[in-house]
Order: sequence, then structure tokens, then C-alpha cells
Amino acid sequence: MGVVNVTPDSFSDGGRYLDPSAAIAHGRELAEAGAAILDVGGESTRPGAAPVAVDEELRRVEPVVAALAGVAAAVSVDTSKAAVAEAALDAGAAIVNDVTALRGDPEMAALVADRGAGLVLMHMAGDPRTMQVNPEYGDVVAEVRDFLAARLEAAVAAGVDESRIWLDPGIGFGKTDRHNFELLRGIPELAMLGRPILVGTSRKSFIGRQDGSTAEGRLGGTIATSILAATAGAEILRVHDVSEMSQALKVASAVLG
Ligand code: HH2
Repeated sequence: MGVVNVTPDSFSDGGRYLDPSAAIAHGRELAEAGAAILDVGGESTRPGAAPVAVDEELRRVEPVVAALAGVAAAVSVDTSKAAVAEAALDAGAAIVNDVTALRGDPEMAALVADRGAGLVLMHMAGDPRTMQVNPEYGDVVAEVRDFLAARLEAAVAAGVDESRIWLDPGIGFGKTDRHNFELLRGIPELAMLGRPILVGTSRKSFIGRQDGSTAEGRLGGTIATSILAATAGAEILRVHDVSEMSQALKVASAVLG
């Protein structure tokens, strides 16, 4: 899954693809580099990010989804607003990537169910404004697993087709570095919920805290964590650097045989 951020303030590429034509060109490049899914987002979820009004998010996302639908195997829309998801589905998106796991907008579950869309349910403790303020868990893997199980049940109860749901531990969303490491090691336990696991470590700050690297310098850590996640059972890797990631995946799977 390649990341297409149509935002001025995303933590690693904010402003680079705010212009729709730049975002579309970038999405095409990611598809050519091997992304099966393009994840188009118009609102940053980085810690402390300011919420974006629905009209503005729609304006950013809709033309980019429309242009990229058909370019990759699937386009997902990274939003927690049902109005944005609906416009993106109308424009050709097939998947809704909701970092609030259907808790952000009461209309979202029915929309995804009615439209037969794919759905990513992600774990986040709190919201982006507050999530990194002293996150605490007893057993982080068990708590995230139980949360995802409950959200999966709620989505299915709302009519979403279970076979179209993916689960995501939400690396960096209300977690310390230790929590992120435990969750990456705990992927086999999350996979026991019976749905594909999506993992997004790309360029995140816990990588930078291991060696002092800035967001642009975190490709090595992104690849290390993503390959470890795939080896542990993650089926979808959400990354900014698709070309390097797909080479790493090809070589790793050749070695594993
Ligand atoms: N991470 C980010 C955004 N959306 N969605 C899922 N399902 N899983 C993730 O780990 C995830 C996500 C953060 O990365 P990015 O989009 O590059 O940054 P920003 O939120 O600042 O736009």
C-alpha cells in the first residue's frame, strides 16, 4: 500500500503533493513501483495535527482518487469522515481506511456496509491531538487485540462484509517505542483474529528515536520493521517508499523460498 498524502502538514511529506497534479503523478509512480493499493489521504493524523474541515478534505482527496482509480489494483481513502469516504467511493475508491475504526463518524459504518467497500479498522488510543501524551497499557498486544476484535464485531454487526475487513495495530498512534516494538512482535497474536493485518511503520518517529534520523532518513528502519512485520504475518504494508519496499519484499520472499 503506497501513501499519497494530499496535505500541507503530513509528518514526512507534508506540502509535497498538496497540488492535485503532483499527488496524481506521485500515485502513478507508486503504482508503477509495485503498489497494489494507493492510500489517498487529505488530513494528517500526526501527533498534534489540526483537524481539517470536511469541504477542504473533499477538495483535496476527490480529484486525486478520481484520477488514480484504475491506476493501481485498488484505491483506498484515508479518512474518518463519512462524507469524504462517500465522495471517494463515488470517484472510484474501493476501500475506506478509517484510523478511528468507525468511531469518528456515526454514518461511516452504514456507508461502508451499503457500498460493499473494503474497510481498514485501526487501533488508536485517544485522538491525534492527545494520543502521544503518556500512553499506558497493561499488556499492549492483548489490549489492541481485544479492541480490534470488538471493532470487527461492531463493523460486522453494522452490515460490513467481514471478508472485506483488515485490521491494523496503529503503530505510533498512542504508543511508546516499547509498545510499538511489542505490537510488531505480537502480530501473530493479532492475526489470530482471522483477518489480514495491515502495518504502517513508514518513516515514523519511533524509528528516528533509535538513531536520531529525520523523517526522510528512515527508509532503513521502515524496511527492517516492515519485513519483520511481514515475516510475523502482516499481509499489507503501508509505506511511502514503494520501490525500495517492493525490492526488499521480493528478495526476502526469495530467500524464504
Ligand atoms: N499511519 C498514518 C496515516 N494513516 N492508516 C493506517 N491504517 N495505518 C497507519 O499506520 C497509518 C494510517 C500516518 O502516516 P502518514 O499518512 O504518512 O502521515 P500523516 O498522518 O501525517 O499524513
